[in-house]
Amino acid sequence: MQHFEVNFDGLVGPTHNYAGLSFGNVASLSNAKSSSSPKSAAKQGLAKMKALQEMGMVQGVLAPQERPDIYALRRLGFQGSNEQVLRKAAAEAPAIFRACCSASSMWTANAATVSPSADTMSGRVHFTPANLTNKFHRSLEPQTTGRILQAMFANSRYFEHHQHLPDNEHFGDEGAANHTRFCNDYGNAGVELFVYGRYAFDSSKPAPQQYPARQTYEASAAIARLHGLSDENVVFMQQNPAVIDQGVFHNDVIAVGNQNVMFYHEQAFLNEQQGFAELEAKLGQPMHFIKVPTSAVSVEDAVKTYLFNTQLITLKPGHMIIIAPTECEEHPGVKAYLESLIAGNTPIKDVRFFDVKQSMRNGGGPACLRLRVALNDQELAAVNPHVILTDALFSRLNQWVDKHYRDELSIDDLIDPSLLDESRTALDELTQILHLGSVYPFQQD
Ligand code: SUG
Repeated sequence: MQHFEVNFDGLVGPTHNYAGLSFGNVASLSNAKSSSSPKSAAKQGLAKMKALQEMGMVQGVLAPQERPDIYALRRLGFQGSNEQVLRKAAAEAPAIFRACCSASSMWTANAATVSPSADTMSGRVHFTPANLTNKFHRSLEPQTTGRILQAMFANSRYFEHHQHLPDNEHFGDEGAANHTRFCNDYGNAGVELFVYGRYAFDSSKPAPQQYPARQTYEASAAIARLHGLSDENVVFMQQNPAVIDQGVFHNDVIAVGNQNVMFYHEQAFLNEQQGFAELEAKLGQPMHFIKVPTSAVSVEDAVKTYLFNTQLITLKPGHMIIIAPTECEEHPGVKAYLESLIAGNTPIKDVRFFDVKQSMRNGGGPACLRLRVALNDQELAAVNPHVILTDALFSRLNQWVDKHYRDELSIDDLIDPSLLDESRTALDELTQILHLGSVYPFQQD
């Protein structure tokens, strides 16, 4: 049997914009209200997907969501025709309106937590969409995310789907961004590391003071239970509250792991030694803990360049490469660090830089754009084949973007009611391209 790590990248949606919606995410706040390019954002994402496919990885596509979210606006009391709802919301509650326009579902590392079949009691792959309760604009995602995942992984013999956790900050869950699976080989039982920012039911424990901790211990523990993981293959670690207060709003902004490698910043975790010892003991083999000291890269530079929001992928046994944003290449200190890393004696042998600046300006690097799903060949054969990237799908999606996406979108353009129709027309066609069925609310009216 063969095993793969498949990366499902989020397609950027037609309303991609910079609304400054994410308190605690430095890039989102500092680029608020700049104009965006949905077309180049989508194409940058597609180019990264294609490059990974050409490297021999199995690459998948995850569809974006319908925005503006007219249903959320109606639920909040805006009434009338669609056009009236949009106009009233934009005039009376512009901040809420902008939140309902966000294309944030593109960051699919926050779409769900996924446990591969080798780790779970049922022997199936488990999916739980993240509830994303900490940010209103993101809390609009989980239901549609669940429908899209069910349309992609539609075989109940291999795949088990759970409802997202209760929509409450006590169970704030940000999905795979705070979850890393370590293993010898993708097909072997692994150890799943859940990183949380605070305890919801015990305020005496350490927590950040300035910015929110989006993931709670209680949410992480609930996901481990739902997925049928055993104590022997789960480790919980707390993020260092001090780095959350410096803009590390998800653990994947300060650490990335793959197989037996943990690449991380020295300030990333609380109780690092204890957590890593448990991880290594449960994995049952030595790990490579590649620690980046503050003296080499400060937390501020890590947040600025997204050195850790990189993809660490295995191209062949023992040969891993880093997929980094061009911001890392443009920063002399980080670039020098990466050069020394790949020259050293670790499984990380190379680095490739990708321009995903449209996403980076909202705090989304290469790792935010993808959801990792480890699958064996039978499971892969059971995935909806139309969401797996091929040369033909790549050109079809580029044509689709060219046809439907705007070159430029200013924050004021969001009030144009035709954006809703454009987005719906595009998404309706996309569900046909990807054979998803009627996953969007507007298709079910
Ligand atoms: O949730 N930005 C996203 C970025 C998510 C990055 N994901 C990971 N690290 N895995 C967020 O903060 C900004 C939207 C705006 O401001 O317009 C935003 O939602």
